[in-house]
Amino acid sequence: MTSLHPFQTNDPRLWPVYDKVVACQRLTADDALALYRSTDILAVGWMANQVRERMHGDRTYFNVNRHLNPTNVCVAACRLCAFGRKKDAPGAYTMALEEAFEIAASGYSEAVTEFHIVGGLHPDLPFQYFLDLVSGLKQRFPQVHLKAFTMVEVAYLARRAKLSIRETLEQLKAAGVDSLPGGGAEIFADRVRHIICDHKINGEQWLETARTAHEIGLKSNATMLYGHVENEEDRVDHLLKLRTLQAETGGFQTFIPLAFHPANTPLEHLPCTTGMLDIAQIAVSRLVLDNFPHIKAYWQMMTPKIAQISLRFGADDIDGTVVEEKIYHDAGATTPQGMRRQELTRLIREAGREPIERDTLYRPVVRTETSVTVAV
Ligand code: V47
Repeated sequence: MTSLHPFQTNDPRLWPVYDKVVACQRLTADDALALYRSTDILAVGWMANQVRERMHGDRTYFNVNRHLNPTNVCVAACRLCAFGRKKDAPGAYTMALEEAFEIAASGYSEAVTEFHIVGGLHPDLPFQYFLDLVSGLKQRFPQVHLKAFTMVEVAYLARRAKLSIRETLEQLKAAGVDSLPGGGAEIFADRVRHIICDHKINGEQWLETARTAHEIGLKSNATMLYGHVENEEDRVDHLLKLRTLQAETGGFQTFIPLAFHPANTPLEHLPCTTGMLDIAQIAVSRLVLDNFPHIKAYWQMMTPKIAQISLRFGADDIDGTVVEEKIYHDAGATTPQGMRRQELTRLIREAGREPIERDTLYRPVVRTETSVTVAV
């Protein structure tokens, strides 16, 4: 096809988007829809890669982390989830504090720099359990960053402890929480939330909790669960709400699009996402979320192969070694439950990128035979 536009794509809807991308202008909701609706994945990816390289060059971040899920007991019964259990259901577990500390120590051989701690909404565990968990981990592993509790857990703890969100976050911070993960955001649109996670806080409450965390100096991540019953407008709405809050607080570090895994959930009849959508979602996220420093291709969710390819389609982060991922594996993920540092760096190098080990706040980590330090 011949055209007068310099951007080599046979999808003319992308021309105005290209013009904005090269001029570093903000994309609109219509631009985002045009990106989602295009099948020219190479053109969409090319633009996302331009932005990614403008921001980070070849630098590609990973960290050495361990997941810790203190309980899978959850009152919420979300249709999206295969992890949560009712209190007396088979497979329900709640770790005693000592057990949680032992498990944390068992992943310590590679000198982890982060514990990623999330769990169910347990109806009986007191707020003090969570404060003791955090302060106990901090005492035992003072150099490890504690990225703990989604906005949904924070809001639930606040309700049970009869505290405001701010007081709850302040107490968690004082106990040792260093930042918050991005989970629980799902899709902000009420219509979708009613279907996939009816009992969770709504989108506005999620955003308000994130705002409060940022206001008291806690950074956080943000996620979006896609590939279930949402449509493209819902995804665009979600991204724009995050971009608006980020413009206000600057407290988000990274955005992680999460592909829905239907196995063992009440939505098991839905198909899995395809590679095209996974890659497009990374690229659209990079282009729309111009004020988010990082876009993470979470390899546990995407598979290491798709996550690696994403590094040339807008992603600059591949998450971490993880160790013992449970949420996706309960939902049928067949990826390994953890990956060694060397394997992660090989994936990054073979994508033509430069691996940078980071801590949770994206400061480079320097390792020698005997020590691990953060370059500030
Ligand atoms: O909020 C639950 C999702 C999230 C399923 O902040 C599911 O660095 C797919 O947020 N299929 C938790 N997804 C995981 C999460 C996360 C992961 C990695 C890094 C970070 C970070 C955060 O997992 C939940 C929900 O959106 N989830 N069940 C499922 N069946």
